[in-house]
Amino acid sequence: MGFKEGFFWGGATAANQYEGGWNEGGRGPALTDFTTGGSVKEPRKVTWIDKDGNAHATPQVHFDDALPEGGDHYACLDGYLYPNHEGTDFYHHYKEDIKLFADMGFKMFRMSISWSRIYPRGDEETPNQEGIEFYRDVFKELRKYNIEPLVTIHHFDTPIYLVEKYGDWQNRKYIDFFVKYCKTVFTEYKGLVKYWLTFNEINNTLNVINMFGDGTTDEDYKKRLTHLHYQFVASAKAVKLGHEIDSENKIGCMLAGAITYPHTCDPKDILLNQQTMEENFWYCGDVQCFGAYPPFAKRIWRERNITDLDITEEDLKVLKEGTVDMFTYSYYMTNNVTTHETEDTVQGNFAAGIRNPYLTYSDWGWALDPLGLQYSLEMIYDRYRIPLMVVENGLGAYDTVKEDGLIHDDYRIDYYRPHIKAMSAACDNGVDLIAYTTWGCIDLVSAGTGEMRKRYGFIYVDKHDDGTGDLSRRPKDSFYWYKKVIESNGMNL
Ligand code: P53
Repeated sequence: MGFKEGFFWGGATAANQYEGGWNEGGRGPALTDFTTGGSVKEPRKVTWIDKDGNAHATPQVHFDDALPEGGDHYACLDGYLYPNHEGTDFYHHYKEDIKLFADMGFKMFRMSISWSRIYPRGDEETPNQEGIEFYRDVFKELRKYNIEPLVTIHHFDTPIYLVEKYGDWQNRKYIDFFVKYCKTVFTEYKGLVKYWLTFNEINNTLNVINMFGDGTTDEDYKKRLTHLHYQFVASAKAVKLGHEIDSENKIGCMLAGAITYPHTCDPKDILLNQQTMEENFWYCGDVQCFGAYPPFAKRIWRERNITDLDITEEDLKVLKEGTVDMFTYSYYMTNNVTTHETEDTVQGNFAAGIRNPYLTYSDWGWALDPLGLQYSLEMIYDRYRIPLMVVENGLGAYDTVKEDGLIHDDYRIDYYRPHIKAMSAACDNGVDLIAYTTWGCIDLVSAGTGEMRKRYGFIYVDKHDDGTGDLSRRPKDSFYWYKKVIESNGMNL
C-alpha cells in the first residue's frame, strides 16, 4: 500500500526564480527581470519608462500581465533590486546542485526552460544555440544520475520583447511564437526529456484576481479569459506536436491548487464554493483534460457580460486534439469562501482571506492543511482519471544558520510529514499518483514577494534580500530526512 513502485520523488524549481545568468549566454530579458524585490507588506513592483521618459514602479498584478501600454518600455531603475536576475544561480552551479539532488536520492527534478534563453526576442526564426546547449548539458547531467527531468515550458517569464511589441497574451500571435518555441525544445531534447508541462499555474490568470483582487471590470475579465483561451490553444497545439515529435512524450497541464471550502454549512456557501472551484480550477482543468469548455463556462461568461470571446471553430478542434496525458498541480493551502459577513481574516501575500478555525497558518499567512491535499487529489482523480503529479508543495519559512553552520528546520519536516501521509492515503484510496516534486527543493527567490528569506529548500543557499551572500550551498536537517523518505518509498517518515 502507499506509493507505487517507481514513484517519482523529487523537487521543483523555475528558471525565473532559480537560474540567474539573466544576461549571459545570449539570453534576452523576460518580464520577471523587471520585477523588484518586495515583502508581505510591500508588494513587488514592475518598473518601466513611459513614452515621455518618466520612470514608473507599479505593483505587480499577475505574473503574466503587461502593465505599460504600447510605446512605454520596461527598464531596471536605480535604487531597486531585481532578485530574479541572479536567482540562486543554477546557471553556474547546476553540476553541484544536481549532485546534491542525487545525494538525496531524487528520481525526478522539475525545472523550467527560460523561453528568452532559447529565443531571446521570441519572434525570431533561429534559436540561440548557446541557450540550447546549456539545457542539453543540464539534462545530460540529470540523466547521469538517473534523475528524470520534468520540464515546464512556460513559468511566468514571457520574453520582454514580445510583451513590448505585441502586448501580453491577449494577442493571438503568441500562439505561433509559443508553438515554435515548443517545437524547438521537443526536437532538441528528444530522448533526453520525456515529461513536460506546458504552462505553470495556467489558472492564476483567474484565481489570483478572483480570490485576492478586487474591482475587476467585465472588460478586464474578458481580457483575462482571452489570454487564457490563447494559452489553452497554444498548450493543446504543443501537446499534439509533442506527441508527433516523440510518441514517448508525456505532457501535462499544471494548475495552481486553488482549492476552496465553504466556510459554513449554509447551502448558499456550498453553492458559492462549487462555483468558485468551477471558475478558479475546473475551468482550466476541464479544457485541458476533456478538450472542450465545460457547460458552466457559459454561466461565467454570462455573469461577466461576455458575449464575443475570440474562440474559433478551428480552436475548438485544436482543443479536442490536444488533451493532456497527466494532471499536475501545486498544493500549498486551502482557502474558505462565504456569503456571510466575517471579520476573522488572515493577512498573507496572496491569501488575504477568511480564517479557517481548524487550521494554523504559516508566517506568510498560508493555511497549513495536509488533509486538503488528500481531499484535492481524490476529487481531481475522480473527475479526470488520468495520472496525477503534485509538482509543488512546501513551506516557506525563515531559516537560521546556527554557529556550527547547521540549519535545524524541524518545522519543515513537520510540514512535509503529514502531507506525505495524506498523499499515501490518497494512493490507498485508488488515486493514480505518480510523482511528488517539492517546491524550491533548494532555496530560491519567492515568486510572490521576491524575498530570499522565504525559504523552501532542503538545501540552504547563502543569498540574502539585500543581494549579499556567497551563494554557497549546504544541506539543512530536512535534506537528510527527505533522503530517508525517498529511500523507504515514503514509509519512513
Ligand atoms: P512563493 C500563489 C498561490 C499559490 C502558488 O510561492 C503560487 C502563487 C504565486 O506565488 O505560485 C507557485 O514563491 C509558483 C511558484 C512559486 C510558489 O508557488 O510566493 O508556481 O513559482 O514560487 C511559491 O512563496
